[in-house]
Amino acid sequence: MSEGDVEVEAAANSRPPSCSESGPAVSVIVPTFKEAENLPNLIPAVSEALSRADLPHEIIVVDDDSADGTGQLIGELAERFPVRLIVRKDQRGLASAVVHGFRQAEGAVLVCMDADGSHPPTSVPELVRAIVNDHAEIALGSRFIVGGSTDDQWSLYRRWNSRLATWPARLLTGVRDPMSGFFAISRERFEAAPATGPRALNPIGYKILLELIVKTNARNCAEIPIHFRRRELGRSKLSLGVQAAYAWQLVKLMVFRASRPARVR
Ligand SMILES: Nc1nc2c(ncn2[C@@H]2O[C@H](COP(=O)(O)OP(=O)(O)OP(=O)(O)O)[C@@H](O)[C@H]2O)c(=O)[nH]1
Ligand SMILES: [Mg+2]
Repeated sequence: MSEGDVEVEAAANSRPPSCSESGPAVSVIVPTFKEAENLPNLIPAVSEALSRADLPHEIIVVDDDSADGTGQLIGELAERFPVRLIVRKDQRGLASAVVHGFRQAEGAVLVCMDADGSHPPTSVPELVRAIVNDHAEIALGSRFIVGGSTDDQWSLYRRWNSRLATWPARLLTGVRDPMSGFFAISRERFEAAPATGPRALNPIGYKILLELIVKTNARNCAEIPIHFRRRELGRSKLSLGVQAAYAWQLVKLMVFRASRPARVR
């Protein structure tokens, strides 16, 4: 953990309920900013889905110091579920929060998902199986393959905005839903990304999956169809600034790819 981080441990002296003797198999990272309304639904649903699939796990909430009672809530949830909270006091941003959580995780498979209920907790074991059993390099919850869908209530603006933003990223990655915020990667693969130099992750903005696919040169990505629900509680943080950061990230990744064409294995 870096200076300025505060960690709320699950159960101070005991191993959380879903960790085996050898530690969790799966670490689910949930980046949050002002999501206290959503966490009481999300944490039990994720933990129960993984327990049903017999997968020892931990859930790490990486919160950017939301003044909304997130800390107290996680303290309460930690009595029943293997969840811990990392509070970042001096940094903001979704992608960097996910990378921060991945670095603290103990599981062999790392999963990233939003807190707002958009991503189905029941699909988490499927993402994990795609990594462990099918040896996918990255597995992602996809709205845009057969069987995938989004809520019909999305406004026309939001739908076109998403389509236009997705198109160049598809060209870069070869996957149908490179903007997904719901994915799994092995810890080994994540840790193989160098800390410095052109292949290092640059977690600006929102789209850490896109960064991971391009920078780790992932070719074997499994897309699992999901239904993406519109958030019902709390507010979206998708601002114009975030969209500008995405445009900048795309330019940088295109330059990176042009200077280092994807290796053919
Ligand atoms: N730690 C951290 N988490 C963030 C930050 N911004 C967004 N998040 C979290 O990232 C997840 C996705 O953010 P959303 O605001 O739902 O973005 P979105 O899904 O693109 O937009 P909507 O569809 O409108 O909800 C949520 O769990 C947020 O709480 C941030 O700056 N720091
Ligand atoms: Mg959302």
